[in-house]
Amino acid sequence: MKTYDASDIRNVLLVGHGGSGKTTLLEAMLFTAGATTRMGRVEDGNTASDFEPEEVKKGISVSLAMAPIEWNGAKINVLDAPGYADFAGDVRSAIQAVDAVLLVVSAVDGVEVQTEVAWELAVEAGLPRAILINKLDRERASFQRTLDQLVRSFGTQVAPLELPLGEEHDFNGVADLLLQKAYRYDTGAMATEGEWPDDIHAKADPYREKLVEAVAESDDTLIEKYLEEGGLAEDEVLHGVKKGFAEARIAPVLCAAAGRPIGVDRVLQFIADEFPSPLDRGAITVTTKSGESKERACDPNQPLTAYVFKTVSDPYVGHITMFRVFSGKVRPDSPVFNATKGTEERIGQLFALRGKEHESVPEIAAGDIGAVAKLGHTTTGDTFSTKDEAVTIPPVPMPEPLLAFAIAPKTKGDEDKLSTALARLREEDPTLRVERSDETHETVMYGMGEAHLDVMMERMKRKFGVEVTAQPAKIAYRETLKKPAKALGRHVKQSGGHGQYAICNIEVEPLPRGEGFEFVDKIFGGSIPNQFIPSVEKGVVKTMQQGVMSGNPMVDIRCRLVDGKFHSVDSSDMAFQIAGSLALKEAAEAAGVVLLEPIVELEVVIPESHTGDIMGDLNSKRAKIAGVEAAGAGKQRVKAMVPQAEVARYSIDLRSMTGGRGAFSLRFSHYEEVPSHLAEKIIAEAQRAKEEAQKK
Ligand SMILES: Nc1nc2c(ncn2[C@@H]2O[C@H](COP(=O)(O)OP(=O)(O)O)[C@@H](O)[C@H]2O)c(=O)[nH]1
Ligand SMILES: [Mg+2]
Repeated sequence: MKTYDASDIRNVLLVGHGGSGKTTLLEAMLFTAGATTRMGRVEDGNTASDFEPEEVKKGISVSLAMAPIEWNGAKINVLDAPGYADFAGDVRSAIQAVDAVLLVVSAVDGVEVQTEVAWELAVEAGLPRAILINKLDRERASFQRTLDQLVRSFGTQVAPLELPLGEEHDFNGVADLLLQKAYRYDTGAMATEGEWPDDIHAKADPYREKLVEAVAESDDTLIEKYLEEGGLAEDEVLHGVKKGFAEARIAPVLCAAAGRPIGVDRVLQFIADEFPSPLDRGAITVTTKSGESKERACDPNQPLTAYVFKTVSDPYVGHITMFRVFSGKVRPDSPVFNATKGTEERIGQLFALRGKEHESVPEIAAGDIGAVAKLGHTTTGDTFSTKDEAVTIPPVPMPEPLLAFAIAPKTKGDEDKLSTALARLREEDPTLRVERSDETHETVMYGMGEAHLDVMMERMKRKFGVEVTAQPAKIAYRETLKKPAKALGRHVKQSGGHGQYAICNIEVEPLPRGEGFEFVDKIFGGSIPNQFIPSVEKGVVKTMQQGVMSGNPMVDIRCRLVDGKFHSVDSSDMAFQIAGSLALKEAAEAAGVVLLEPIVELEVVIPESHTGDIMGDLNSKRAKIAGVEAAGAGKQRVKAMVPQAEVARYSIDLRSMTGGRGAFSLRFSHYEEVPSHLAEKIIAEAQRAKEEAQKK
């Protein structure tokens, strides 16, 4: 592949709900551009971008893929992002690597949850967005209905440039609303240009009106003229679309059936003609070592700035690192500085990626996207720069993984393999979180949903040879005291060898939620020597960490050390630790212990029609509803406080209640007392587990 100037490069991210046809579109683009001789099909597992065994098996994209497409003098780097919420991390990081997005919407299913999520991400990133209404050849496809939904969801900036000619089985081309020409696909992927059909004028008028309106509203001077004269001139519309799109104030809409392919050549041409080049994108803001902000322009002669938007680890090839160069260039056999990690990396062979295929390239310069293998330290989200002028691109905030599975290797002795596998998977996927819980003694893997965790476990097996078992992670309960109490801790052993002597009197009381632990030294007159006071505290803390009833730590208490006794020879640090530890156990016995559970703030966004079901379900989950409000586009947002134990599997519950049309987030809020009938069960369960463990 030849080297392209930045002005001839287009970096485009395909986004949209899962199943809208993004992977098929990329396949159709490759075919239309002559890069492949036949189109693969998602169903057959032979597309360029869904090549991972996990993708072929599930029939959906689970990982970002890319391919460069050469089209009429332009190099279009197309990134195909997975559309399922579980894999949204890839979308967020890929958005950083491109200069515009193409939102693919199915003409059968219309605007879906991830359509809106992707749109909002692009808006946040300030990127121009175009829309492709796809699958117009499908039964029950409707351009009109889909366009109406788009306007309702995203406003009047949605501007149709094309109309479908025929629909469903009869879909065979598009009518260009600006040029007033017809494009038909009777002979293959390339259109034959023809005259507008006579009957189209009446049909096209309302859409042209929408287009003109969108253009007028995108520009203050045009809106005045539009209101005064009731219309705009042809070239004003044409120019307005270009300008409005470039400034992200107009979202042009095209039509296609990627699976056929119909309309895909025009999509490529539109990208080549109208999508911003890296030069149009302008300078990006970076942060220097000392924390200052600085601009880096898209210029190959400036110092290097490149952003790593994806890494894939492969047990055979090693890491593959995909990056976008914003300034300067990357060349083989020259070092780059990973400014995020503060280490130098040696660059070997550079290549362009087409799905899983590698094509060697001599260099990757400002504006372009490329890949390199076998880097030692680089992970997703890192910045490459020069060592002398180290700068970083601010990292993208990643969605919080919320479904927790406790995992363990199936084969004893595979613990090391498991931790290596987890570390590698974490490096390539920032939405995977792994925690070793000191409280529950589990290795907990947090993912975006069941499918995500499923894919992770399959990858562990395929790439690293570790099979694991997974079960819901334990909830981090806490204990606290019911009421104030006094207690005595006595550890006295003076027969035989070295004696032990420590006595302490404590007073304990519960503190308000979240106050933690307070230790107050009230010793007067040296009844316990100063050096042993911290020992008592240590002992108390040790008992707190282990809990006294359910194996969960105790929190929110104040402990006053009020009196005690010591022996000039037999007292020791250890003796006072034991006394302190015993004292708290005594005190807990006297005061009574309550169990606390984590409460999370839950926000659910669902189509209105599901609100009743969601509320009913939340009520059965001990939730306190905090509010219900409109969330745009026929959606409602329900906010509630819910015990974490009730929503540990909410990713799964919500999906089954809404058919995947719901989205939610949760955030830890505070601890609350567990109702006593539930607490009894949890305690009994904990004690049973403890006895089991002791038997082993
Ligand atoms: N009839 C028809 N089917 C399509 C079209 N585009 C995609 N599909 C099918 O829709 C399904 C989902 O497509 P896919 O490309 O995997 O969607 P993605 O999840 O957005 O990548 C697959 O079965 C495709 O074969 C189209 O234009 N027409
Ligand atoms: Mg896909």
